[in-house]
Amino acid sequence: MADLEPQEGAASPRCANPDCHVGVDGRCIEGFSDTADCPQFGRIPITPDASVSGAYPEPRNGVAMQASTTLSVDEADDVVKERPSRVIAIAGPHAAGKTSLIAGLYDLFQLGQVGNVAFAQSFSLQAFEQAAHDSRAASRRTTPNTARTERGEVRFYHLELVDTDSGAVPSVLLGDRAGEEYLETRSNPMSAQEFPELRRADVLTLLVDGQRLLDAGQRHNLRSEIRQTLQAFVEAGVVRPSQRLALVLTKLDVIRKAVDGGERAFQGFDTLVAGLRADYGTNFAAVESFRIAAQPSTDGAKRGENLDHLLEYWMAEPLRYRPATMVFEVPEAERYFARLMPVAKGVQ
Ligand SMILES: Nc1nc2c(ncn2[C@@H]2O[C@H](COP(=O)(O)OP(=O)(O)OP(=O)(O)O)[C@@H](O)[C@H]2O)c(=O)[nH]1
Ligand SMILES: [Mg+2]
Repeated sequence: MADLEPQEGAASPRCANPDCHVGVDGRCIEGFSDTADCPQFGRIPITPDASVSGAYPEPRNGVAMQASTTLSVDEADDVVKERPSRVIAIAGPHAAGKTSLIAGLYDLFQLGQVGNVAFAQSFSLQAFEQAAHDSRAASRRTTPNTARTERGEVRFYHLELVDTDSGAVPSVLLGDRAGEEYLETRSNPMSAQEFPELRRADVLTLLVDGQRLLDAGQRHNLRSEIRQTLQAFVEAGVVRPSQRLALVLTKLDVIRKAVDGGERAFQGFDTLVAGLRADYGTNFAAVESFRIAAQPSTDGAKRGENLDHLLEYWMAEPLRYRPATMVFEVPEAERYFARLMPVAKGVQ
């Protein structure tokens, strides 16, 4: 790490990110342990000029740029109709790390390709920036303090991504909503029918808060919350056999710091996954588990750990459009009419 002690007479080290105070507290908001690796460090901060009236010049000729924000359900549906897409529902209790996962993925794309996936474009850049800003700021604090996602309609973050192996360029729509709304389905399963992202999802991604799994007192409650939430989704009929299920353990960095190296938390997660696979596996086309650290707050932890594996799972070809294949055995016969078969019931 470069010498970060502010020195008398010398300008303190500075960062292009105005929210980063690395010169004061020695902590890089971008999460780099060595500031030499940080693309922002040492560059001139970009701050609005207060002497100019208004922070930025007024738009000329009334031309305004289109907001690059999250998409409503209707807007997301338009994307799905117009281009190849993957709809990802990210569900889980409050503070499980749903918004941080979205922000963490966006942050990884700032550094380059994620696994075999490259960034092409996004309709939600401002929204991603906002989410990433909030979670970067939270990850600098010792106690988590990310802005909670407000209750209300689901919002979709849009990414257009390139699978560099297959050449596919799908739109990926990441659905985010407040965790307590998902939890409420436990007492009222039918309320899950009001969550359009669940029915539309190609991958239902259910997050398990690693920090809570560390706590012996909370471990049991958390496992029942996850199980009951999934049960509610199944009862409400919002999952379908062509969907894939991802069970994701979050905050891997915190788990690893536990006195037992996280052994009990990992065991608790594996037991949960095995139970859910046994009870709900037939409701999905596939069930996979992942362990991630989307926005680690502990020193030296790898940012976005294992998000490449989760992204690869999200990017898989969705099963929803796959036509049913029917194999007809054509009888061998010399006369053409003898080859005709009765039409199978239900076949148009
Ligand atoms: N240590 C650590 N903290 C994390 C990680 N991911 C998220 N967090 C923290 O966990 C807290 C909750 O994260 P959020 O992303 O806001 O959780 P959420 O599921 O979106 O919560 P709601 O919007 O309330 O439903 C925040 O303070 C994050 O900084 C991680 O990988 N490691
Ligand atoms: Mg959130």
